[in-house]
Amino acid sequence: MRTQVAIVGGGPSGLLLSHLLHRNGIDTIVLERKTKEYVLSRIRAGVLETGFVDLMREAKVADRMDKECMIHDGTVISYGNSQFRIDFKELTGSHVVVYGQTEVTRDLYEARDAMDGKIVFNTEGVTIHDADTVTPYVTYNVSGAEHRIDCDFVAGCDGFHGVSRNTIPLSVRREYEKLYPFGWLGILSETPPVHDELIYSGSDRGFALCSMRNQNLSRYYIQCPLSDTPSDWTDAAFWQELKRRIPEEFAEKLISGPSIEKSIAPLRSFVTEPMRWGRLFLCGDAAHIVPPTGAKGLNTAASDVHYLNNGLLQFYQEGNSEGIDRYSEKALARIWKAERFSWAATKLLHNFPDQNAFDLKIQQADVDFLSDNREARSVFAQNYVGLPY
Ligand code: FAS
Ligand code: PHB
Repeated sequence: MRTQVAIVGGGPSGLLLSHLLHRNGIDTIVLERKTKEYVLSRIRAGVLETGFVDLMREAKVADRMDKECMIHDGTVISYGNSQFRIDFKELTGSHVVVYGQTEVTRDLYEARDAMDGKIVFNTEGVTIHDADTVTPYVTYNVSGAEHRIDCDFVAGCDGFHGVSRNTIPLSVRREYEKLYPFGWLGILSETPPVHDELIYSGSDRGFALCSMRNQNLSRYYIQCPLSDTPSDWTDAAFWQELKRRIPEEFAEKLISGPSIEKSIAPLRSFVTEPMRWGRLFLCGDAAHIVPPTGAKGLNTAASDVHYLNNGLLQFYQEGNSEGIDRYSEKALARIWKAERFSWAATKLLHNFPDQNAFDLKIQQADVDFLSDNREARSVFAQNYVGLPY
């Protein structure tokens, strides 16, 4: 088989890149190791920057999102029993969109199907060959049958545990990592959200987040030890602990119910450089991970796709490789800012086991400064709604 761009990974970044390129006449094949149903069963991000939304509109995949999404002009931050609001609209003129990653991925699969996009599921043993030459190729097998795709470029959109990043020799690759000594226990429940905006809570018992997917589908998270497993937490224990970590006024009106999904995500900050090696380009979680506190995971994947799509269009339509030559530098510049914001937001509202009384006072002062100072709230808001591409 032959294609122009072989894409490893059928998650949101692989699908969005494939669709944007296809709409501009560039052929792609997407290789996904799981089934479509499995990919769609994962509950991940829920907050989209306007940059992501604009990219979905550019790809003509925004109709359902525009109809069903929730526009949030602000968010609530609480610490103990005190709380304040970050007014995105007043501080930046912009907003964020609440629309689940699952729905984004579903819309992208439907759009790919509508254009007969080539996606191969259940692929095993994907291997990228000769990426440091002008004739790379990818091999893989499906139910024991070996296959080969010759291509011009390979896009590694296969997430943190994929093969693409490890294709880049360690002599070329530099990795930066920070592991956090806790995770997020998240549940999804068919209950009305406790508030019409997200609530990010710090407390002496740890972090909590009240989020949502729609008017009758809520998503809640609490900080938990990494040694915990979802089965350690009954729904009743989860709701009780959540109520202890959010302001009383919200705890009193919180509507609980059975969880329809319960999972623990470890928190990690991670970046690999460079994001390009010869004809191989890394996108999304394959190259970088942020703790979800800043809601930047999916959104930085989108900005990668934006830069790579433009670079490849420039190459194929103008024979100009400036965009792909500067891809890694451009993408990393925006990623490191998202890493900084996500790390700062995590430090602001989580309890760290090694924190002493002085650290707790500094954390309180950090929250107070954010609450009292308009410029500080503006900086938070600019980062949260998304820095320009
Ligand atoms: P993805 O991981 O989504 O997709 C990669 C795809 O590649 C997968 O479908 C995988 O099956 C496939 N693949 C892997 N190896 C392969 C191989 N060898 N061959 C073929 N296919 C292969 N972000 C937030 O903003 N908020 C959140 O609450 C949040 N929660 C998260 C919870 C978890 C558990 C995780 C892991 C991430 C979370 N994120 C969150 C971040 C998340 O949204 C990611 O940033 C987003 O999924 C990145 O999209 P992709 O880069 O497409 O990677
Ligand atoms: C979510 O809704 O899943 C969500 C929202 C905001 C975050 C993280 C997760 O910061």
